[in-house]
Amino acid sequence: QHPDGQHPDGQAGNGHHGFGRVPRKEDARFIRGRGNYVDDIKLPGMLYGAILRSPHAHARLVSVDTTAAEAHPQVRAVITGETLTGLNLAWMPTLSNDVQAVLATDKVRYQGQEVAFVVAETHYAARDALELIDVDYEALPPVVDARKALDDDAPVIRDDVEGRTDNHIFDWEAGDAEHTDRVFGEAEVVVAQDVLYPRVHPAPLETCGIVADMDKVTGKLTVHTTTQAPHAHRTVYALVAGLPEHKIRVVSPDIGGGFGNKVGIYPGYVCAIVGSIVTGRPVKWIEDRSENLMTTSFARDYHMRGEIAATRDGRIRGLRVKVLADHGAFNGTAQPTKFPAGFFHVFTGSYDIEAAHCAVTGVYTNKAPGGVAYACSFRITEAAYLVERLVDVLAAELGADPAELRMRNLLRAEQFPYSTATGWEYDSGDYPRTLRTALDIAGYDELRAEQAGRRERGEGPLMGIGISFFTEAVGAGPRKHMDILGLGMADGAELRVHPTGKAVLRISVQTQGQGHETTFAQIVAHELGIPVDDVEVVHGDTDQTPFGLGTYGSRSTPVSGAATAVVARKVRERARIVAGAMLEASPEDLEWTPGRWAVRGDPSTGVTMQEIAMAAHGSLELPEGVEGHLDATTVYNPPNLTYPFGAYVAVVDVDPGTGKVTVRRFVAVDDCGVRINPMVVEGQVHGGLADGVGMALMQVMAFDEDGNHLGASFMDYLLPTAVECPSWELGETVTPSPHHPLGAKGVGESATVGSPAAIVNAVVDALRPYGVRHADMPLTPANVWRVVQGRPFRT
Ligand code: PCD
Repeated sequence: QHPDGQHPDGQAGNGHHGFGRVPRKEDARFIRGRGNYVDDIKLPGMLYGAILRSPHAHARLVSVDTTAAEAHPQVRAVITGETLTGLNLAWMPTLSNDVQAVLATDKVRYQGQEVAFVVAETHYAARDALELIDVDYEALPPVVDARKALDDDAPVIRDDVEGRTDNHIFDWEAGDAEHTDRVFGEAEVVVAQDVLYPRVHPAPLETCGIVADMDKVTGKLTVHTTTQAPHAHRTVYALVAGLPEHKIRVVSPDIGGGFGNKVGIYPGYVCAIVGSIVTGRPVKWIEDRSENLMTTSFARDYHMRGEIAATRDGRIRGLRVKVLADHGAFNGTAQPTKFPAGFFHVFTGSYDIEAAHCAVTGVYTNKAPGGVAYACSFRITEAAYLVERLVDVLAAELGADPAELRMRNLLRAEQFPYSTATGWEYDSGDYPRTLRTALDIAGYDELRAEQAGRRERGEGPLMGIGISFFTEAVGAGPRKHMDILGLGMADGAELRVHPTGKAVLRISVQTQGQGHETTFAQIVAHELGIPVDDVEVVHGDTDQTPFGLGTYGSRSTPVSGAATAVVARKVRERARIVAGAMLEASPEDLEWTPGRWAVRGDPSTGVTMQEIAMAAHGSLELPEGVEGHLDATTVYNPPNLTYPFGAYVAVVDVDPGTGKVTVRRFVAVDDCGVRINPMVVEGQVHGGLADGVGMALMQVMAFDEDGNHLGASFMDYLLPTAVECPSWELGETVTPSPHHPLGAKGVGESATVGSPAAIVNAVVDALRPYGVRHADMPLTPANVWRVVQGRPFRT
């Protein structure tokens, strides 16, 4: 076998026993069209829901007349804000301790906001009946630009809250302001830059949806829904509806991508549940593409101003950041409760910096709520992008090479564990080695020589080379520091080994395409020495799995993967006791080799996991106090986050005539500690890099001055395709996490976090001959042209 587990022919066999390039088990059904998504679910007697949405960004709701819709022969119920008020369900809690309207009662606060819900015999009848509802709106001036949200004359969006007179949500800061100011006061060089991370959307291929089924006889509510966090959803429903948790079952079937979009609870879900309660029949509601883009959780929308203090010879000493965060009409940001700006304060990035401070102000605007961690651990993408742009701005100011400047300031291996100026403890790393690996793969010196030659000869297209180095903080999180709505971020795992040695693992996290059915089985196989195919992974059903907070922020491997290793080790230890009884030896005298316990020094005596499993369920006399069977449970509370990192190099060509950017090459060297399945990891990195191309070059949720959404379809909101992506060149370094039982770190979001900065840095580098120092995303041909002309950028 190849060291990473791959068979010489590139195929892992069925008998594969642990880590390595095991083909994904779930693909057998996906590539045969046998996936089971929420819209595939059809229950007997099921009805269909549709939502009437506001055409206005800001308007008073004068009246809602549903008479004609109710008279439609196929309509079974029409639910309005008034109906919900009667049930005390017109407003629901958000993940950020705010409230959000389920159906509008007083005002609408963004275009696309939910106003009424129709339940009908067919999907088409429900949609038709929406047109029969007569709503009278009184338009109000909207707040579209976050920078004007705090103006004295700005209309107050949240007048539902008693005594509110402005659009201010929170002020939050991290780091030592005084120390930072002092470092800036003494600095030889200071550079400052305004940087926008525009509003983007996770845009999973499968939109959001639910089938709600309230059984009036048993009083049990079953919710089939496309959620990244089934247990968290169940508890929130329990709190909102006043039902006990055991009367609610949340089933998350196959998910066609999540990317943070499927963390929160949307008004449509509550409406479908109410629809089922009112009609006594199951109700399905599936959003269309425009509804998904216009109303479900957006990401980013951070207006940042960053400053670096440095010495003349390029030693970075301080970082100072101010952020204006546009949170939309309700504060629905998803992040651990104590951190209103998520993990933004990881903005010191990968550098050894003496002092740092950030201040973040959140404001309401007339846009959809959200602020989800779209492929990033709670605002780390914004932070990583900002610092990587600033380092390049500093390099330009000093006339330094951006690779050398980074090398000068990167954390060195001997500095770990490293405490940052804003309070993080990075677990492990060897950053210079990773950057060097990336530069070597890219052939950095030759690229710079090629660029110099082209510039000298005036030979187009304009070539740019961009570097980024990122550190992520994934695996939220230690219970003492992190909770969401009071729920601690630990994860349970249960492992049962059946008499024949086949195992069932039950976990709380929820795959959305990441391959957990394979990789989590690999962890058990690795720990017990049994074939990967002998381990079944059960997830996505709260009746079948232990409690835990779900999959986002690349937390599955760091938290639930650790839980899986721990629970498998517990089973292995029980197996040792059983083996001792089988071998009439003391368990302490036994020695483990993958798959068997044997008397130390006498491997021929060994018993296999399968034999032990049979004996554990059999008539073998077990020692006093030892229960039979071969099961274990655990709850894993991570001691720290894991800190994956990476070095990326992008090479772009910019057409000087059209401003079109082509990513010619992209080198990504990721370090996520020990890789459970290198092939899955590479797939994760490929996906994230494509995301990065999308954000850097084409994606933005734009609005006109009336608050009309200008990106409500894939005609306007562009997703990257294979055409825009180069053939990725990947490398790796492996620095195990010292506190994770497998040494693994999360990786799912790394590439999305690290790649936009590399591409933007490359484009700015290409445009340097025009005196360009910064350009905001997305770098569409039109924006590149504007930047070259020295004109303002436009979203
Ligand atoms: N891994 C391995 N090794 C290591 C790490 C990892 O192997 N070291 C693998 C695992 O096992 C899995 C994967 O890989 O399978 C991933 O992992 P992680 O990192 O742990 O992560 P998770 O938790 O699982 O996941 C999550 C992520 C996120 S977060 C996101 S966005 C995205 C990613 O994931 N999403 C998605 N990726 C993906 N893919 C797909 N296909 N789909 C999707 O949706 Mo957020 O926060 O939610 O925003």
